[in-house]
Amino acid sequence: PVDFSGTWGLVSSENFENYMKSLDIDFMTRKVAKMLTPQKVIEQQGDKFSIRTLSTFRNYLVEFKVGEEYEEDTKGLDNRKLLSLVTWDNERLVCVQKGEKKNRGWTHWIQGDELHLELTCEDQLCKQVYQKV
Ligand code: RET
Repeated sequence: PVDFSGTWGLVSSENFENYMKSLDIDFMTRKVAKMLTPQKVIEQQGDKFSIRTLSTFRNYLVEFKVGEEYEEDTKGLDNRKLLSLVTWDNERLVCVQKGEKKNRGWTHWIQGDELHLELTCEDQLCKQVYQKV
């Protein structure tokens, strides 16, 4: 079974700016956010996860259990309320974020020693890769 636990640092990011635009994130936040190299601190116990996105500018925390819908408050990002559900797709963690934006969600998987993250919103796809720090 796959274990996502650890501290991961961003090594590459594609299309993050357009992803943020699709979320209506304001100009100033976008300009700062795209310069960051955030870390993901993931704690996994079976199907229970806490995923911290840490940066010098702002932090973001999600906690969930796979298969259980939860209310997500995207405070500090686009400040919306979502109904989110994470499920396993083989060894990938797939989150569907229901709310005002169509096609919103993310997928996490491990490939070699890398943690991959794809974020979608509307017609935008952002791809990020992290490595253990
Ligand atoms: C930062 C800095 C402030 C502005 C924005 C951010 C984006 C955070 C994102 C977090 C995604 C978290 C996920 C967690 C679960 O796995 C870096 C906090 C916009 C997009 C997918």
